[in-house]
Amino acid sequence: MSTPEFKDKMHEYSQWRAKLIQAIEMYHQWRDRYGMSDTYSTNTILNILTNLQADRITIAFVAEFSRGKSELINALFFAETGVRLLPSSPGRTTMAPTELFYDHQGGNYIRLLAIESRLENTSLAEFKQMPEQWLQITLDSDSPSQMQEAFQELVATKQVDRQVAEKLGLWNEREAATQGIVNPEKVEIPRWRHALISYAHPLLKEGLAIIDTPGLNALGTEPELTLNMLPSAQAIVFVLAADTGVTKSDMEMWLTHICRAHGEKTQGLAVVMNKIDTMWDDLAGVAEYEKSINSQVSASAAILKINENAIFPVSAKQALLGKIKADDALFKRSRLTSLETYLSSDIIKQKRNILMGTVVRDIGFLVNESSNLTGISLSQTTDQLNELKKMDFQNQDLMGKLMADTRDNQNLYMTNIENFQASRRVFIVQAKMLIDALAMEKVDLIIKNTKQEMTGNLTTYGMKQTMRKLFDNLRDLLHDAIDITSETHRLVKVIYKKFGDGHDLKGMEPPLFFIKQYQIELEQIFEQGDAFRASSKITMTQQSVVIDKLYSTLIANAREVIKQAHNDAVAWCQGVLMPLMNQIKDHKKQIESHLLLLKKINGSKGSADENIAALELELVPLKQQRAELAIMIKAMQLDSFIEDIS
Ligand SMILES: Nc1nc2c(ncn2[C@@H]2O[C@H](COP(=O)(O)OP(=O)(O)OP(=O)(O)O)[C@@H](O)[C@H]2O)c(=O)[nH]1
Ligand SMILES: [Mg+2]
Repeated sequence: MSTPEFKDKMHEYSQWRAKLIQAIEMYHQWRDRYGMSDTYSTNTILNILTNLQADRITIAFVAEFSRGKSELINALFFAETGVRLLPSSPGRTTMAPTELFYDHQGGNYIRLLAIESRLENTSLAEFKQMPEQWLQITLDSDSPSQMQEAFQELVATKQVDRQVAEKLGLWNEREAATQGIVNPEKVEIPRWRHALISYAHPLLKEGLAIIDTPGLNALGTEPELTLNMLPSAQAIVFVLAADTGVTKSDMEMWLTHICRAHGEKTQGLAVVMNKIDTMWDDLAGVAEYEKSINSQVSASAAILKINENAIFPVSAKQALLGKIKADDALFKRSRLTSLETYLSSDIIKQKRNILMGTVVRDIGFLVNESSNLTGISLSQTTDQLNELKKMDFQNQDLMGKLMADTRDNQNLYMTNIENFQASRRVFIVQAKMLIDALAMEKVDLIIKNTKQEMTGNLTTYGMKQTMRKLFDNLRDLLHDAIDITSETHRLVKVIYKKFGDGHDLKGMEPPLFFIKQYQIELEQIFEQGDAFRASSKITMTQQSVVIDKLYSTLIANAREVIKQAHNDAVAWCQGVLMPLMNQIKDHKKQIESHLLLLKKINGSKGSADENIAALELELVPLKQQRAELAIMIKAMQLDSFIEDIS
């Protein structure tokens, strides 16, 4: 037995995504075919294609140690291997945060990053780009037992001098004291800092990714995990154990790492009450069992301040065993199905909506423009033809006048283009100002100065002040860019209006550059940093490596936000006048082909009917182009976002 529902839904999702990719590729070819491609549209389309191809649905499991995270992952996703794939045992088991996914290029492997890498000034994200820095063990995906053995590395620890542990930021005197360990010479620490597992499992191949975290205070010691990896997961599964209820440390984790990280509404959250089987009492029977599960669920819901329905009572152990032994009754007792249903319906649906939102945002504008442009071409050509049909083709004087009018029209158009080109030159100067305001050189100089100041300042208070200054400087930089953006918007609106008036094109609105979103993101990074520092159990003097990592993560994230703003500003500046330029190109083509048509008719010896038939033929390619677009819009599922294109 396996998880048919999740598997089916995941398969359905990956097929849906593949179709979407195919439709966008077709649209790209359509633009090329009709000479509508430009650098801006090509980059936009290629970007979204790359993102869609690399897309994964990530589910992260977070909880105190021994709540059954790894067992739950085994039961949910890997039971058909017939073994307990991820190590799960009493006490602290998983030692390194582990990511499971499928790397189509790299094949089957487990990569392990040594714990000592914490001392290096390289982020985890950067390490992931350097496979040579990891110890790699090849996995045989056909041999669950070989994999199971290789996965034992996930629990590997080693004994080091206390000073070494301290230097690595892994020694916490207060926490050790609670376990009765005082002033030890040697300390046990994880051997690995992080593990990446690529495995050709059907679900992983279709884009599922799983993060298993150690209950061991990994979240407090690895800021990148807490601040970057967990918030970007599609869903977080928080696991409690029925036999312990919500303990003080569960609560602390819930408040600091789940509630805070879960600020984004688009992130799914499931709270699991695992180990319900431990509540079974042979003497008490089913009714009592039911009652004790319910009361544990209500008590936990009340403490966590969530709805009772949001808690899934399960037994991962029974589920895994039930699936491996194909024991339906046991699996049913595990109650895993409701959690599986939630993950396969809600989470996958949510992810689909998010992806579709990105497609609408990034491609919708281009498609709308294509739809407008082909619509205008078709209707203008039809009007012209209808006019022509009423003409007396034999009347040379009339035809001569018509040609002269069209030439006048052409001349007028040329003047308009010159005006437009003049406006465009003004825009280019303004756009350069906007792009310069967000130049990475400026950002990097601010960061460099901060880092220098920090090395000279060893007190935590001083470091905190320096961080504050960095964020203030970045805020100012964004502020200037926001002012310039407002000016640029004003200019662009004037250009659109002038152009629209000159060409009888009503209702054309320029796309806007939403620079304020970066301001919000920057504030969030700053707040997250404060929250992390405040929540961390670790006292700073002992944990300078953690604080170093925290600050470099925050700085890297802030830099990334401005870099994104800069890149988006460049793309916006390249693209914002594109619809007008495309209109110009198209209009020019139309006038030329109209002139050609008039010339042809003028010189033709055919009958009026023959001439009309020739005119009708002109419409065929335009109709065809539009019909093709309509099919692609449907295939990209953008039909509800684009005005009628029938
Ligand atoms: N009775 C019972 N035991 C379970 C269940 N799920 C897990 N366990 C046991 O609980 C212990 C801890 O499970 P793990 O999966 O290692 O827990 P974890 O949350 O991954 O723990 P760390 O890796 O240390 O963070 C193991 O001995 C499991 O066999 C369950 O549903 N019922
Ligand atoms: Mg574990």
